[in-house]
Amino acid sequence: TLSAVIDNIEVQIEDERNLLELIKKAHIELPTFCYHSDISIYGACRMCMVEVSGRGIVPACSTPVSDGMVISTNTKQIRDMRKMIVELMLANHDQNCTTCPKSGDCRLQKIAHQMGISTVRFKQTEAFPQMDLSSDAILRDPAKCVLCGDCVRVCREIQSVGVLDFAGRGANSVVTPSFKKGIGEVECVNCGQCIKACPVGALTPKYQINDVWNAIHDKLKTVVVQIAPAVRVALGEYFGFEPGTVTTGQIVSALRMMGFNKVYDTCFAADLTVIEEGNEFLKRLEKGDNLPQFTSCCPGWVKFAEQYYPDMLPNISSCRSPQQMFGSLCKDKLTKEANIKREDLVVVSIMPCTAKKYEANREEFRVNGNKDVDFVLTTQELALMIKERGIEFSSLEPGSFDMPFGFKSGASVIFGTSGGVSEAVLRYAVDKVTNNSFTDYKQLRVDSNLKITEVNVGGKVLRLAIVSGLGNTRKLIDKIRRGEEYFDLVEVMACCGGCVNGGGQPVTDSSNGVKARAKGLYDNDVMLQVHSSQENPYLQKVYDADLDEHKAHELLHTVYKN
Ligand code: HC0
Ligand code: SF4
Ligand code: SF4
Repeated sequence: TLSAVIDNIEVQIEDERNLLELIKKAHIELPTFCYHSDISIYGACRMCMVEVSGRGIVPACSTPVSDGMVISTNTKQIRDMRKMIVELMLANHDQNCTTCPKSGDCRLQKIAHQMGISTVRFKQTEAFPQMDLSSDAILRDPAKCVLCGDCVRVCREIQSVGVLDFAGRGANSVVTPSFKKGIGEVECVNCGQCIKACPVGALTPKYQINDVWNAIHDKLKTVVVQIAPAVRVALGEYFGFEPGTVTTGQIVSALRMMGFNKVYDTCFAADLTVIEEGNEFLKRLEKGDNLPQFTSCCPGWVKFAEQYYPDMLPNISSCRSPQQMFGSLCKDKLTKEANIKREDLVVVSIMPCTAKKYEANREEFRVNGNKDVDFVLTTQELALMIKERGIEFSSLEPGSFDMPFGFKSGASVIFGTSGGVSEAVLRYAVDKVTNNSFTDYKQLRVDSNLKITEVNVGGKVLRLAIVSGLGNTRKLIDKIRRGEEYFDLVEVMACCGGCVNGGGQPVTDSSNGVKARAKGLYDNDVMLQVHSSQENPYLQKVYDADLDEHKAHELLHTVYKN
């Protein structure tokens, strides 16, 4: 067997890709800024330097493992170097830590603290660059950037969007969108995957916390809130729960204590989406038109398609996303019922997603300039608001949603994970065609960013693809375009794994956290009273009372104009 000696301890070599992974096996976590196991190795931050006998000092992340290596991870020389690197980073950093959204969750803060750095010896003389406020979804603060390039590589390699890059040299290096434009002025699709990679506060969701408090405190406004599927299995992570713990009831109670007038569930609208999108799919199958049908609920994907695959737009479902269906339905129904003006009803959503902020701002989703969804808070922002309000989240008694928009089927809950939308639509469509009793489609639950499967629907074999991550999506669509692949239905989520891994979720270093969130949603489905959208009794009531075909079309569908 092959082995190496790390700080005098012998460690077996298996399939470690680099020294950093081997060192981890010796129970030593080296500090890094630029290493992520799922993107390419950049080796820029130099924090993971170690000494290898006979070779000198090397970066562990980009050094392959070989038999017989003798490695020291903490000599005086290495420690001094590391400390110097952090001090130089701090000198180039605006150090407004108290007001930084990332405070408490920042790797620079943590490493500086761990290394006992209590003063910063160097001072930057030039003015720090300004914040980039150009995007609806993402706040870019280049004064906090440590030039690790993680966001550059995620955007390019995982999402194949590539709007961020290095510019300038040496001390003038910056990470910036092309031509030094604002991030809201380039082809960024707002997925927020760069936010999750950023170790510091240089990229964060654009917070709307103050707008929401102001609406709540405004006595003239009725403020209602919806929560997305993926939020309920992640928010708890901020309050000591394991990833995947379902805290729906506590979230409802917290939102009531914060002062929202009604607390509703985006899942109700996801059930609506299943019916609308399912019917649309069955119609297209019958006519053979615009197949494959692509799902439309991910605004990161929709913008990606508008930019790079405009020829595919007719294939995207005309259904609005659940967030937007919810908004338009609320503004229509609740204003009539309470006899209030549209402007006085404020709809807030809690989403795992930064792109939902952008979606809510789109022109398509306004009536006379008034938005269907007024404010979108990410899971991160909700956690901060709960903390600000002093609510002891972990000991809250679970509350229940307001009706009718608080009732949901299990099919709608699994929307939050890649494969969930397809499974939910199949539970409806197959039942409609064949009068089959409920089936779950476990083959759609495999842990993979591309799942291809065939399902027999009333004697007809349908081919489905479920893809997540925009780089994977690009590869798949290119194959469809070249005629190498044929599908009837394609589900696309911009974030790998789906919304459970959205750009507004708690940052977790391990992919196990994301898997646990997905499992939490599937387990939640089992716990609920009904499992197919067509069995949601409130849904039928809303259709009967408020949605004839014309109204359903007006409120629940759209055409993307780009
Ligand atoms: Fe999702 Fe959704 S499932 S996009 O991933 O479809 O954000 O959670 O809310 O709208 O329901 C996000 C999550 C949603 C929407 C739903 C869909
Ligand atoms: Fe790239 Fe997504 Fe970040 Fe925009 S939000 S810069 S598309 S990773
Ligand atoms: Fe948002 Fe979900 Fe799309 Fe990610 S996959 S951009 S979280 S809607």
